[in-house]
Amino acid sequence: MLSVPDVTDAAFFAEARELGALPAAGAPEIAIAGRSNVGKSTLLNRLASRRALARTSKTPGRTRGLVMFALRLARAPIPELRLVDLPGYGYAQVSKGERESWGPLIEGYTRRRASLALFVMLVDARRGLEDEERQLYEWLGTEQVPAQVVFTKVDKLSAHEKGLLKSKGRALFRGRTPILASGETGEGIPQLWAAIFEAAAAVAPASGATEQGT
Ligand SMILES: Nc1nc2c(ncn2[C@@H]2O[C@H](COP(=O)(O)OP(=O)(O)OP(=O)(O)O)[C@@H](O)[C@H]2O)c(=O)[nH]1
Ligand SMILES: [Mg+2]
Repeated sequence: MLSVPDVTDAAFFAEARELGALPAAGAPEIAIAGRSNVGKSTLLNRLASRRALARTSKTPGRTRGLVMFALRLARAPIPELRLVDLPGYGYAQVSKGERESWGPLIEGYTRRRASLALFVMLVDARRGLEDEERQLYEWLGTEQVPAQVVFTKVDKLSAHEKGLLKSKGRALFRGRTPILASGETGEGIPQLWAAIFEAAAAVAPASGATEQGT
């Protein structure tokens, strides 16, 4: 049975624009990645059950650094976790220097962060998977980073289009079936929570041992 936890507390925790600025690892982290404007911050707010925790915008490329939020949960298999809003990739309108610093930041974080439980890769349901996203997904596989593809903005699809996307997704990703979600309506959020809890269980210290966690 799928259910959504109560988020009893959600707060900004840290922002890092370079690897050295990352806070010490603690609670399991769920990174939310995807093209600029795909709806990362909107989905993060939906998970946090907060309207405006992460900044959302109609102007692409607003989230610059890696922004972390700390959540406390009730009615959940783990008491706390962190949501990480990653800068959008594939956004051409920022300076070249800034764009080039994003790759290494995301790559370094993704490869080295022991507390990273799940890399959630958002894909615009209307655009489908593009080359850059296929490459990223493959790379996550070679780095053995648990990843979950989420097709988002599905509120803009017809029932027929959703059906097609589902069967295509099942064929493409035999391991983890993509989740169809909408940050706008909340569709797919219980499924995403289930994936998050499953992944977090693999990195979280056993309950009661949080004080000794590294
Ligand atoms: N219809 C619909 N619109 C959405 C959804 N999610 C986000 N949007 C809209 O898409 C735009 C971008 O949303 P954001 O959440 O700011 O996107 P982002 O991926 O965080 O963007 P950057 O931080 O700039 O990379 C906003 O206008 C949102 O209202 C969704 O599920 N459905
Ligand atoms: Mg954003």
